[in-house]
Amino acid sequence: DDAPMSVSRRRPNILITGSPGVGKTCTAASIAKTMGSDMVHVNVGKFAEEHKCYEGRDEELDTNILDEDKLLDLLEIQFQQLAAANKGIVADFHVCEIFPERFFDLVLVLRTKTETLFDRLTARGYSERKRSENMEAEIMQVILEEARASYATEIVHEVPSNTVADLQSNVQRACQWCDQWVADHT
Ligand code: DAT
Repeated sequence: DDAPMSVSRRRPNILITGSPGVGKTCTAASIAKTMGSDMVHVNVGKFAEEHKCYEGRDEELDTNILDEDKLLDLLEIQFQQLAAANKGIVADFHVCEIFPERFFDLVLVLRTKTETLFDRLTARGYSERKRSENMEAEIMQVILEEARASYATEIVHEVPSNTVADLQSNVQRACQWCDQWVADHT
């Protein structure tokens, strides 16, 4: 299961992860847009929704309970098809520890300051409870620690995502990294 998929891929796969509201979808979409048709954005939350990868609903937390097995089976097929078409993937998801390590060559963990995240989650219309659960997870750096526990240290990078300048800088760095990956693998 952990055989490196990268040997047969022509383009890299990136995971953009972090707590809800840190800017994953914005960042991933912008990287894919900048890279053109070489890289495809896969919004994993949306993918799970479209393919009904849910086991039920957690009413208290106002969230769907993920059917991880179904999601991973379907994603594996999707990723293989994209790799076969020589496309790289920029995936974004708030969970990072469920994927096989071989899926990704780079994992960016976006981080946002408490006050900024508060404003973003309020704007998103989260309930007080859901907002505070998510802010607490960000303060406790839950996703960063999960990423560090799930992937090789050298591929996990923690980056700030507070301002538009941060967003632009993260996108630029990721695109440069993609170009370098391609140069190193041809
Ligand atoms: P996520 O996918 O992590 O839940 P998002 O990409 O939907 O987050 O972004 C949430 C909101 O925050 C959205 O209105 C765009 C804004 N945003 C994201 N990243 C930002 C940044 N670095 N600077 C300013 N605003 C940002």
